[in-house]
Amino acid sequence: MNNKKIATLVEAFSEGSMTRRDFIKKTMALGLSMAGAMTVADSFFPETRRAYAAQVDKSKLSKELNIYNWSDYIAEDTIPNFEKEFGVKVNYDTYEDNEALLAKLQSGATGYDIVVPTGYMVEIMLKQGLLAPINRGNIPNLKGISKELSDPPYDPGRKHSVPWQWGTTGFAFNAKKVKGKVDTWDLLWNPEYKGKITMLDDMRSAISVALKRLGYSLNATSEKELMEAKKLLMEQKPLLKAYISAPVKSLLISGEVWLSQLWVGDTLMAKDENEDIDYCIPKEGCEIWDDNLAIPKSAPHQYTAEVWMNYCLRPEVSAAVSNFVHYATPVEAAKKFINKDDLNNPGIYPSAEVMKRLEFQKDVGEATRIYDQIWTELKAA
Ligand code: N2P
Repeated sequence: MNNKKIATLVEAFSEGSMTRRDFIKKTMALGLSMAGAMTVADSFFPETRRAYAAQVDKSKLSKELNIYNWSDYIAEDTIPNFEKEFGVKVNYDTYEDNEALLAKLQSGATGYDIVVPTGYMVEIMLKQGLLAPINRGNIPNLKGISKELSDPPYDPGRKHSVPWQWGTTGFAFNAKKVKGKVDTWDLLWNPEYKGKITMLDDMRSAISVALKRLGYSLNATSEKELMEAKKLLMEQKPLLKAYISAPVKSLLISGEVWLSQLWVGDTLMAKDENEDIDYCIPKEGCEIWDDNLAIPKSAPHQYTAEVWMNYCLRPEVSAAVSNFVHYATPVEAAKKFINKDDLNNPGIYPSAEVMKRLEFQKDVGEATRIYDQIWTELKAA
């Protein structure tokens, strides 16, 4: 018997990167009896995985599942492992901001089974009747989500959404290029960095920075406050290289851009490739958000979508996503699988003190019209 090979299999299995069936098959091929392989599997099957393994009715699964998610927002093995375990082929498309997702769903049946709106966008989609209620009975892993996210104001009782990942929207900076103390949004208005600055290509997020700099809520609805924010953003526009979201990572990595309004995880993904990049939650405050898996009303494969939701809430699956994209997991039991650097990174899991400076976006209702107008003018300027 090859003990070394068995040890490698045990490691892969206990980390969650191998199914129980594969583990048993492969250890038997190495000489273990079926009973022996099953005993080893059971002793190494982490308690959490056993507790969270859902009972899936395979006869109800569809052949395919159509997912629409933000770009760079999943681990490499999340989809292949699901496809292998459930025999469902996943079709995967990406988008860059909530408003693009909304426009897509408003345009009618899209064929998507899973979409990933931010909290405030769940609220908007619910008001517009775009989301299907979920059968919570098919999603037992909901019991594992952290308390703070279990009953959000935008979806009371979590009847239409389950949490995916959460994070903050501060800015990325190149520590070799940006001088002095880095703790304020003011840097993104500094003419010294002209042409090296970017802002998110995202209406609400971009406008939120100006509002925070002015000391206002990022959910401002007053025309006066919003006009002041517009003025600030108009002043900033000539300093910008672009309004750009996830694709800015390659510009940060190459050193072409030094200061970018950006989400924490995308910043740290860029840092994986270029050590000089760091993340700042500015002293004026910024946005905190949670993104959610939801099922459009027109989804063709509701049951399979719920199986996907339940799978994503398994601690080891959620942790693998978080470890890959450097966002925070909403699953309490996943924390023990999160790598230490990320778990101790206050950019990803901010302290209670920093949390006080953070604000969630809400649906701004009628004022959306003013945001739209400002955004159109900024883009055209
Ligand atoms: C995707 C990050 C999306 C977070 N790379 C914004 N809600």
